[in-house]
Amino acid sequence: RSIEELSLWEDAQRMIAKAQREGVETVWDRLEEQTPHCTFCEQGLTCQKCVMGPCRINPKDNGKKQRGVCGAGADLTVARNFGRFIAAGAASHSDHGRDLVEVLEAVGQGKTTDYAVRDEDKLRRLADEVGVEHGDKSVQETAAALAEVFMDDYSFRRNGVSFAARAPEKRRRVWEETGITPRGVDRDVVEMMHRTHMGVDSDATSICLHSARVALTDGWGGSMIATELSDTLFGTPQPRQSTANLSVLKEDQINILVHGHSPIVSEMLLTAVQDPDLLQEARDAGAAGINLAGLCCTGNELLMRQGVPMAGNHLMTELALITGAVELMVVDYQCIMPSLVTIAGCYHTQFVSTSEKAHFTGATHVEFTYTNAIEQARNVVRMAIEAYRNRDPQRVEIPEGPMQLTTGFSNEAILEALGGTPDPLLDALKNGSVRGVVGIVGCNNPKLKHDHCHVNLARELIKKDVLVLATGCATVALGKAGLLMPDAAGEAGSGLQSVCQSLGIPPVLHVGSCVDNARILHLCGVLANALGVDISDLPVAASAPEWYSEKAAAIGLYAVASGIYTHLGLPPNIQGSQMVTDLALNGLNDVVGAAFGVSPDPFEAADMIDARIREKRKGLGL
Ligand code: BF8
Repeated sequence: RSIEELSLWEDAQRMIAKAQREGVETVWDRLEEQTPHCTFCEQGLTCQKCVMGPCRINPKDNGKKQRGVCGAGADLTVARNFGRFIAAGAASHSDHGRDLVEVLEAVGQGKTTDYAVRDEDKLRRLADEVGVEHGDKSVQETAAALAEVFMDDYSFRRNGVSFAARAPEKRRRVWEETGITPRGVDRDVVEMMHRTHMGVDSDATSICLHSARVALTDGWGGSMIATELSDTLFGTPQPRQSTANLSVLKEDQINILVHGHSPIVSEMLLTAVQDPDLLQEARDAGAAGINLAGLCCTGNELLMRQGVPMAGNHLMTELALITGAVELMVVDYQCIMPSLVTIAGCYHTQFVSTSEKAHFTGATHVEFTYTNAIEQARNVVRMAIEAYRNRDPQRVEIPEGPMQLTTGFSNEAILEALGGTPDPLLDALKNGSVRGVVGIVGCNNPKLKHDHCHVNLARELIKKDVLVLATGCATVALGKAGLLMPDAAGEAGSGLQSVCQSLGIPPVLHVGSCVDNARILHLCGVLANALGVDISDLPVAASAPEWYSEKAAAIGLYAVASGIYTHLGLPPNIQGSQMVTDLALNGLNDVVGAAFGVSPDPFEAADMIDARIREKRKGLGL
């Protein structure tokens, strides 16, 4: 493929060309080397779960190799693999959520002074919601008690994770009748590992249903806890302006990039770069200042709450280093390509890992805990100042022209923009000026032209008067396309345009990082309850047009299991089983009232989503 076919963006194309000139290997080079991929693996037909194997199942091979050594056929093999794929995604979001619970507990027990409760109102609202009595408790005591409730959500709860109560009663009944009510977060993930051990759950449908349950513990459990506690500890997002693309890097400043997912680390970096002593040290080193910018989801966390500029999404992470202008990249966990350490080594860039859970060979490890976080953040900033002295100005190339964007649309902010109740949004849905609401979420995947599907799908949907909510790496794409600015309402259909103009909001609202897809679930629950219907009755949908990760698959599945039709740009590795594929594309409709649709073409995807919205509007008599 030519460089123009790899990415939609000029900043990306320029850096890919620079990488080629400088002999730096990127994700696209490695994809080419790996292509064609193993067909058995692509179809989910390999099994490596025991040493009687590994086995490859060939369902078409005239009776030969139709079963693994244990006797598992194609359906069971695909279901087991998919179950573990979902479990890994749910575990990742939820283990991130656990870190927030532990910090909240530390705040509550007075074990940290680096963190505090910044949104005391939200703390009390959450306490009310989950039944923590706080009338005579201090903020600290309330934090400790709340942390304890969420710790229970991770373990032995038998009657549903706390926030499942946010789902409409009709939805909870569907889960109950199907046997997929999310219980303890850890319990359901561990149970998936157990069920998929050889000789346990040996029915493909049964494993698929448990996959849905595991995904639900992510969406209504681990992810929702991560979102709500991040707001409690660091502030609930409010609309604000910022900028995106590689031009947020500054030639005359010390550039530090935060990459990964947890605001526990990135918020500390933000505090440290504002330290006057460190700023003076930076100036002494010859820099005009210290510039912090974000990548991927921890970038989204800082963008939503603090307006910190966003350098790029998943496929921009390598390219950001190739500018030659980054002194230091600091990471926590998830979606951090190990190749970044190698690329950092091609420049003067320091690569710093911070999480005990995520070491990177070749990186400098500076471990952050809730007792040392601010001090460690300062140490990291000093490393960046030191690295600046080694920058080679000859190798610096920063694309120009940052895009303006609006961010910060938490549900609280959306309700505030609507005047305190969801009624104006419901009225707009009823009168058809907003025909539906769609979440565009997820990643980049080098198999697809970078950000092409995100941008074109969003453009098509807003033209059809569909309000778009963006999270994760999709956000950066839509921000770079100018769709997160109020004046993008001009690209929307006349109904959506008038709603956006009267409220002064963009037609695409940035609602956060990937764990913040929980905000979308919560909003769907609020809308369904207000209308007295199930989520599956709403004219809503989701799309992960360029997804790559296990986490994105878990998101897609919890959306479907919550009743939200979900489009995927690429199928998961399940096509080796007709049964599992049929269940995903159709059968789930009968079980949970929603299913998946797959197409790499954003225009076709827009039509598929539009058909669902039409059907649901009709069902509601609209
Ligand atoms: O959790 S969108 S590439 S950064 S997995 Fe990763 Fe995908 Fe980006 Fe965030 Ni989400």
